[in-house]
Amino acid sequence: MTDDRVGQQALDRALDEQEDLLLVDQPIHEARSRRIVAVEALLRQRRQSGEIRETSAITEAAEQGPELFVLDSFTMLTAWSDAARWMKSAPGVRLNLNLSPREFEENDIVRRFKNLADRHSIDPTRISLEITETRYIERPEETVRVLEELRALGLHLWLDDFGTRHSSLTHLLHFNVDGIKLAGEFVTRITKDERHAAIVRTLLVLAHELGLKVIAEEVEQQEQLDFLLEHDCDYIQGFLFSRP
Ligand code: G
Ligand code: MN
Repeated sequence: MTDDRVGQQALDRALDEQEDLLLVDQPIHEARSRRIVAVEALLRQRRQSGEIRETSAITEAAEQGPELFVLDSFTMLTAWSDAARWMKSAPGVRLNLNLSPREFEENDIVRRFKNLADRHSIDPTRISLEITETRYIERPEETVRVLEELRALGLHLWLDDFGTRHSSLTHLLHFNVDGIKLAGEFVTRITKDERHAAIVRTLLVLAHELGLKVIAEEVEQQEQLDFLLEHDCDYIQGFLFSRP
C-alpha cells in the first residue's frame, strides 16, 4: 500500500472516531535563559492499543482535501479551551498553533479567531500562528490581506519550517511576520554537515537583518544548542529542553 493510501485510511479512522485525536503541548524556550515563552499545540492520535502516535501521515493526507478543515477545527477548539485554563497560571506564556495557508484562502478565519478569543476570554496577543507552506500559496494578495487582519487583531505570525517546501524568500518581503522557525531537517545535522550549518547560520543572519526572531526546532543535543547560541538563535524547541 502506498504512503498516501495509508495516510488516507488513518485519516478516515481518525475522523470517524474523533475521540482518538488529542493535543499535546511542547514548550518553546528562550535559548539563553531557558525560560518557557510559549507552548505549541501538536496533534496526536491515541491508537486502540493506547499508544500515542504522531499524526503527520494524517495531516498530510488531509492537506489536499476538505478534511483539513475538520482537523483544524478540532485543534482550534481544543487548544483555545485548554489555553483558557492554563494561561491563567502561566502569565506571559503564548499558545502556538499550526495553521495551513489554505485556511486563509477558503475560510473566514479572522472572524473565527475573534469569536474564539471572545468566547474563551483570551487576549489574542497571546496567540501565535505557525504557518507551514505545505503547498503553493495560490492567492498571495488574499493571504497578505488576511495576515494583516490577523495582526491587527493582535496575533503573532511565524513561518514554520522556513526554507522547506514552498516557502519563498519573497514571503519575507510581503508577509509581515514576527519570525521564522528553522525546520528540524536543518537543525538535526548542524554539527555533522557543514552544508546544514551554513544554511542555519545564514538563515539566522537573514532573519535578524530583517528584524525577525528565530525558533530552532528539534534541538536534541547540547552541541546543537551550543552552535545555535553561538549564532544568536532566539528560541529553542526540542527534546533537549522538553518533550511534547
Ligand atoms: O509543526 P512542527 O514542524 O513544529 O512539528 C514538530 C514535530 O517534531 C512535532 O511532531 C514534534 O513532536 C516533533 N519533535 C519535537 N521536538 C523534537 C525533537 O527534539 N526531535 C525530534 N526528532 N522530533 C521532535
Ligand atoms: Mn509548528
